[in-house]
Amino acid sequence: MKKNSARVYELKEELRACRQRKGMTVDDYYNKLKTIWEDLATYQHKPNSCLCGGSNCEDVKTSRDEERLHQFLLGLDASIYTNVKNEILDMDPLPSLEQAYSMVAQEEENRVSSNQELSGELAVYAISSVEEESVETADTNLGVTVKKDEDFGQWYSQVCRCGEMMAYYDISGCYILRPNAMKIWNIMRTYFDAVLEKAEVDENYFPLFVSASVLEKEKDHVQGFAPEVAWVTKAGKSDLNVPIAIRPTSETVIYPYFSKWIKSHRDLPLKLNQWNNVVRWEFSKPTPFIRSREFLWQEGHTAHATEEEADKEVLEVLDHYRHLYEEYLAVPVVKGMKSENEKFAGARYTTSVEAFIPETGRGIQGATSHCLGTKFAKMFDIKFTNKEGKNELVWQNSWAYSTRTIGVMIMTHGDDKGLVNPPKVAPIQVIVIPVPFKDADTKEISKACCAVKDALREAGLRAKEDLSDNYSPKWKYSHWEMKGVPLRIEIGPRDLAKNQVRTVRRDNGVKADVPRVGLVEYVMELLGKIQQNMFDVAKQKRDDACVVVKTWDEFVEALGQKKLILAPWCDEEEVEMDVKRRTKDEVGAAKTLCSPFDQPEIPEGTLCFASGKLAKKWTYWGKSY
Ligand code: 86X
Repeated sequence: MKKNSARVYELKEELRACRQRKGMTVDDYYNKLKTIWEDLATYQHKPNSCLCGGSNCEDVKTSRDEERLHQFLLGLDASIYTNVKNEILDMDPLPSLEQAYSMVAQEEENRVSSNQELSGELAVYAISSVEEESVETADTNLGVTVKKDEDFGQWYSQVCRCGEMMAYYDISGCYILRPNAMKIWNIMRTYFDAVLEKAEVDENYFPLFVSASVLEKEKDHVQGFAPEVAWVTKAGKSDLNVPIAIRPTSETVIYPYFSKWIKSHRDLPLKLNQWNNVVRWEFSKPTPFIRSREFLWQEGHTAHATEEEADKEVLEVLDHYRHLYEEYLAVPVVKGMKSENEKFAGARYTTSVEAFIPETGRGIQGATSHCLGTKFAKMFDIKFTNKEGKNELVWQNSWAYSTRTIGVMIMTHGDDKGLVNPPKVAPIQVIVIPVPFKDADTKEISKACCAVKDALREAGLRAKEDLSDNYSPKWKYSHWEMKGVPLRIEIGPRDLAKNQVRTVRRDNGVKADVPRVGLVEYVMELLGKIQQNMFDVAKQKRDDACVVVKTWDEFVEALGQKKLILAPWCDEEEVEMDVKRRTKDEVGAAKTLCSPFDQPEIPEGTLCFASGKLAKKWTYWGKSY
């Protein structure tokens, strides 16, 4: 309830701030308002200002509709829509919100068609932005206008949308994953499928729906999460006899079948993985990729005969996650152990890879690998007869990474021009752009571009050319920069004459003239260097943001400076809770991120920064997503 009220307040704040900003289409503005209204309605009690108490009551409904209509008109760009606004307000009776919206949208359309009569590139841009972006939310047709270190949240949203990674949807906390995001996701999936194949993990698929009785089989672990579970209660107009839950994770779905399928030591290990979606109706502020109500992931569930075998797998999987982040996404992560407070309640212990976003000073859990011990085996009666003919409980693990990986990558590498994709996962690795000059031989230049692109693709690279003649080269440069393409190749008349091309790196802007002979090998090597440089730069930034603290005062100061904090800790649950409480009001609640497996030495007699007791280990602390 308390959580709800905080969210309602947040939504009201959003509502108050919601207006049509520069460059935002009427459609985008209208949809944004609608999303907030709908979201509010799901949290708020039915109006009780009249005796019938129902939202069907005509008076309540009419006054709410009028309020919404006014809000919509109030937030419109006054420099454009004042006339149509007055026209609407003069109508008697007032039109419905939908009618008012169509009137304003009509006005916008009229303006756009008159814009098309403008000449030159501006007009071309106006047409294209209407054709391509009319369903896009907010001001994406202006490109990235907010700087990363000025308003990180706005910047992130713009980069995601301008890079065509995602689009907003009319249900809060749900996002459309556009082809660029899905391409990255599928490249990561291909890598991980090969890992699974090698580890002899089999793919399977369990249903999306969970019966209430199955979901609640393991009360302890479900209890804390219960408010996040989404339920199906109707089919068409009729209520279901028993509501059906949508999986928030699949332990309780899968483990009853482990119990059926595992009988003898010959059935072990049982190693299963599934790629799926899960739904968690979160109440904290949603962020594309980072925290969404539906997301994609792989969830691995395994059962082993021995503790050692299970322990070993936990760390192997964790290292695959590290590899994915560092070698594919060029994002440095720390491997470590979660505290008792932060571990998955159903686990014996939880390991994770943790990333850090220097601009916001927040840590973010990148992926987790849990050792479940025999907890679930007891609960679900998963036993096997060992070689001696005796019954034993199995040792289980579960592990996952999600589409959050993409958000971490965008936050880490993106800059004021937009996305910066690491070559290994970039949907387009090289964009080839002709640079015709005055009366140069345009045809020959285009031909050279295609030849270069073909050669690159022949070598297995993801290359494209942009020959469209209604955009200037400069426009194309920023367009493909915004999309994060790691390498640009320009070919102009001079290059043609010299049988060379110009390369421009997205990561650092460095340009080079490169002979056509041997170009493919050069580009492959260069992409490797870009990949490495992106990791090195990100790691340097992360390391620069990290401080070692020994005392409470140093801790609070570092937290205020958005640092990633490494501190000696007594490893006691109450102390971590206390740190959370004590930091909550000042700088935002800090918690443990993980205790790194790679532990610096801890000199004898070192004290815990928070409790003054003897320190047991070094632990990373910070605010987190
Ligand atoms: C925790 C644990 C675990 C398999 C993983 O982290 C890896 C893959 N699952 C997930 N978790 C929940 O168990 C959970 C349960 C319910 Cl009912 C819920 F609504 C939300 C949850 N969120 C996380």
